[in-house]
Amino acid sequence: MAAKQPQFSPKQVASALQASESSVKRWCDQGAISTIRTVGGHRKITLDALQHFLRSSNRPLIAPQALGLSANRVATEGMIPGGQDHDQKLFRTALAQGDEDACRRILRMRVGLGASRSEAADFLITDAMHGIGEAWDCHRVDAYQERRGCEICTRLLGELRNELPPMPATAPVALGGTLSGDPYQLPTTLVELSLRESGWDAMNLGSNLPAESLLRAVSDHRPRLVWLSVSSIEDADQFVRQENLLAEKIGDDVALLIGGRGLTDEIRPKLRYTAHCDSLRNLVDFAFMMRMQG
Ligand code: B12
Repeated sequence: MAAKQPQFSPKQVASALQASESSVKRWCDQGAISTIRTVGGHRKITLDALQHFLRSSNRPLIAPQALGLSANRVATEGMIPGGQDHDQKLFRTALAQGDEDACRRILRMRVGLGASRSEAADFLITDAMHGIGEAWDCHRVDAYQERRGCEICTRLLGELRNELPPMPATAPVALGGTLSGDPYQLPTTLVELSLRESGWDAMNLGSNLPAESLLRAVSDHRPRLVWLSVSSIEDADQFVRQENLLAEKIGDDVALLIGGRGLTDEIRPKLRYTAHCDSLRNLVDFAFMMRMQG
């Protein structure tokens, strides 16, 4: 049997939204908040109806305690925007609530049903982190939920990576990360997982790396492919200088692949690279072609 939904009076909802009770009653009567009536004729608002209203009106819930619920519960149940797939919804809610075991179960189930590890991770983690970012932007989740989500995803990606068989000594080497000023860790970790699953001995060097250090890694490990994940650019001129230096020094026989949401149409023409990939799928196809060419 389905659990009974919590129900609230217009007065409680008004306090939680910090709006007047008469406004809430008006929204109920206009149909903006779907309402049920008690036998005595009083308006009652379910948690589902309230969440639907918050999403459609883009209003924040300023005082969830007025509903007698934890901010966590109200903020996460159905409040993280994203893909319509059932697993995506479950995963992002669990992630926002910090339920690591549930996240692991959903991820494992998709892998068990035949998705590659990186596809399953991209499908669930990217969707969830984008949703948490949007919810954070609208004050529907707190910064700690975003940080905790990141930590959980990093651990899950580490587990997926560790399950892969060891790379044969003949596997081509790839390495990459993010340049100075870019703190984003998950995209570059996902790139590493995708490449390892595609038969590359891929090494994620992490985030915030000076170009000189990346170049030292190139000279130490002799990769055939270097990737740059670009989510955030602190200082555009400095970034372009660092990227150009990298492109110049890695050598003509090393492919430089770039990707990430920080690569705007304005910045891209100033960069030097072999290919710009707009998705992990795109990267895997390119990396496959490179391996085929020997
Ligand atoms: C986690 C997070 C952070 C964390 C990151 C922690 C960490 N250790 O990684 C921290 C706390 C550092 C942070 C800080 C900030 N953040 Co932030 N953050 C996020 C969040 C929620 C998730 C990022 C993430 O991991 N996404 C998951 C990855 C997997 O998705 P992805 O980046 O899209 O990557 C995919 C593709 O781009 C591609 N890809 C990426 N790289 C590459 C490389 C190659 C080679 C290829 C092929 C593909 C590829 O593949 C990936 C998988 O599909 C995003 C929301 C979002 N939309 O992503 C906000 C978000 C990016 N942050 C935002 C903001 C505003 C900030 C801050 C300014 C907040 C503040 N006031 O301090 C700072 C700025 C920091 C900085 N220097 O840039 C905004 C940016 C808005 C904008 N217009 O740019 C966002 C969009 C949230 C929002 N909706 O407002 N953030």
